[in-house]
Amino acid sequence: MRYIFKRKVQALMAMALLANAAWAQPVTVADAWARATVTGQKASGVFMKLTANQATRLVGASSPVAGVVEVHEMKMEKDVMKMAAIAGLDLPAGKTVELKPGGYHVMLMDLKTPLLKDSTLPLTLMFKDAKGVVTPLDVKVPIQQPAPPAGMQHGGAHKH
Ligand SMILES: [Cu+2]
Repeated sequence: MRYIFKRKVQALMAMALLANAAWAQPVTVADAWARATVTGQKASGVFMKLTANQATRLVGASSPVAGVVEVHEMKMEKDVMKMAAIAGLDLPAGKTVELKPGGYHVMLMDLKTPLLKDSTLPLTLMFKDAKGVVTPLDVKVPIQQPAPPAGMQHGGAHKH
C-alpha cells in the first residue's frame, strides 16, 4: 500500500517536472550578472548567456529598478566603440548567444537605486517565438564589481 502511494507521488512529480520544462523554459539563462554602479551613476549593463530550445528572439526587458531597459549592441565603428538599441536579438535554436561587455547587453537606464555589489536585481526578459507569441521570463541577476575576476575574462573576445 505504502509502496504504491510512493510510486504515484513519484510519477506525479515527474509529470510536473516534464510539464514545467516544456512549457515554462523556452530559453535557458546562464551566468547572468549586472555591473555594480557608483553613486550618481544612472546606467548599467546586464550580461548573460541565452540558449533557446527553438528559434526565439529577445525583444525587450524590464526591471523595477530602472526607468528604461533596452537591448543594446556595442560595436567598433571607425575605431570608436558605439552602442545602440536594437529591436531584438535572434536566438537560434540550440545555439548559445552571449551577452557580454563589448557586445550585446541589456541596458538599464534611469536607475532608481544604485546597484550594490553582492545584491541581486529582478529582471523580466521578453521572448518572442516563431509564432509571434511573447513570453516573459523572470530572472534574479547577481550584481558584481565592475571588473570581473581575471579568470572570467575570455582570451579571444576581440575578433574583427
Ligand atoms: Cu548599452
